[in-house]
Amino acid sequence: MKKYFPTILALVLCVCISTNFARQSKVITIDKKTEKAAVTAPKEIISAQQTFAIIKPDAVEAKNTGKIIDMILQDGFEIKKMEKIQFTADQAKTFYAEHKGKPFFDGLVEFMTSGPVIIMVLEKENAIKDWRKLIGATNPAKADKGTIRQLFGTKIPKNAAHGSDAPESAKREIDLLFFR
Ligand code: RTP
Ligand code: MG
Repeated sequence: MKKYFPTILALVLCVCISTNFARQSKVITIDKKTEKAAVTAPKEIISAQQTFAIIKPDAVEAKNTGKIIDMILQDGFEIKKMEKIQFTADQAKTFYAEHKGKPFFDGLVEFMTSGPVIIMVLEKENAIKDWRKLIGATNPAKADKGTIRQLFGTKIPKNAAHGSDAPESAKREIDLLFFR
């Protein structure tokens, strides 16, 4: 028995490696009409994530909504929900509750209630991180070139867009504004 041990071990290793490879590798399907092979990633590897986005009152008023939506689509996000609303003061205070007591809080509430906004649920892999990257730094003056805040923001708090900063906040914000 002892002398077969290395062979058995090698066999077990082979099975483990090939099972894992099959799970991670792409799936190849043949299109019956064209007889061409199509390579797709198996469903279990694709894990879509949702985030909450706002086109803020300054960008809506400046008619930048269309340009921002185009950037969202070009970046590969799927818009799962979209609505034009106007925040009430209570909604704005609850939405930005983490900033209550800070010197900019009242000005932020005033800005967010000053006109209509577009609220959206965006979906793609790594949606939270990727949307924050696309909108850029909070201060438009410090945002990277080509980001939404650099292109359409002006002076803080007027920074054109909002993005959730974590899965918990995305869930909270979607519940607060789409299931109000
Ligand atoms: P957001 O929540 O809107 O996506 O913005 P953020 O995470 O990049 O920044 P956050 O710290 O959460 O601030 C929320 C919004 O408050 C305004 N603000 N003003 N005067 C100031 O120092 C100041 N700091 C922040 C901005 O409109 C910011 O987006
Ligand atoms: Mg924030």
